[in-house]
Amino acid sequence: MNMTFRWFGAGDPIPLRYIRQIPGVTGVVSAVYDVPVGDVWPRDKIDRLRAQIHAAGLAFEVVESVPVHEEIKLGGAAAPRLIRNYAETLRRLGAAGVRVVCYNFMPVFDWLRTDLAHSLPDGSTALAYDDAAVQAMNPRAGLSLPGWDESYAPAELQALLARYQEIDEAALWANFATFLRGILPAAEEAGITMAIHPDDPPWGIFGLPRIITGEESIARLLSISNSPANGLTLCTGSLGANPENDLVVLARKYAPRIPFAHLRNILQSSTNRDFCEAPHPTACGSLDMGGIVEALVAGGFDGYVRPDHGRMIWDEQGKPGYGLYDRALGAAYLTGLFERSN
Ligand SMILES: [Mn+2]
Repeated sequence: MNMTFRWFGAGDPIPLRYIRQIPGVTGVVSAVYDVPVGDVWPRDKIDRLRAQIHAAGLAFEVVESVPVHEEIKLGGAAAPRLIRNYAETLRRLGAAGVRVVCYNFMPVFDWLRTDLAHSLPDGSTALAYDDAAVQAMNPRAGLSLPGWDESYAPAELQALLARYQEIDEAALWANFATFLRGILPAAEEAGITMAIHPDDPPWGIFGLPRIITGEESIARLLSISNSPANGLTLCTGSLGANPENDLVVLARKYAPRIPFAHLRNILQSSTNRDFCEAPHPTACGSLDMGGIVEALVAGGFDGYVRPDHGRMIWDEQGKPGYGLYDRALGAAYLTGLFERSN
């Protein structure tokens, strides 16, 4: 197991030297952030990022994410060219020493929350999801969503959503298979394992299809190709938002196909789909974190791990979910769980 910590590049308020001081953490998970989605990542930008991370005494072996262009998900005319570009980025990352690439296949919206600073009884804040509030939103009539980066102009978003009306789950699966088959040879050649991130939350939103939601879809995505380069990011918080997903079972069963794990806890509502992110320990949320780590180890997991979103504690200001303190506590806790399980 390699314990890592997500770092958002030079613009991240958390210096690499702080990350190096977290016990057990040996590497960072990062990405080149200033290249338009769909373009090949320039070698000099990859090399600069790697050099910066190595200079801090940390490894750079996991990229999160290389984003998948919407035209690929839509199966548009530009998809073949964009898939070739993606494959070339993988070759360059492999040459730079990257071993795992985390990506997702969620249409338009990435992770979704309704509150980025939900107050907890202890005075900390965490990300939360209110299902009724999401159901009441209509992105076709404009959207104000916390964390939504407004990467699309309103007219552009409407045009994109209109095109997705033609894409049901079956079509999205077909486009996903085309993408995967298009990039896996390059990933294999580059020594990279692809690790798809499950949809967050793991159900359809705004009428858009979402396909990586639970055991059935994990089995299906892995069956598209038996290549060892076709893997899963086990994000316990994402899959765990649906109480029907038994993370201990999934961890045990799919451990050999999990090159990367996002380990975090959430507090599920007992009555609906609402959830709130929780501190990492088992006692603080709904997920059996100790059991998940034991199951991973028993299943032969030998991949990269990172603590996932943390709360904001000790008056820290910063990127919601990605402060230093609570994630550092999470990393130390997870390191302890692995120590006990090995
Ligand atoms: Mn995650």
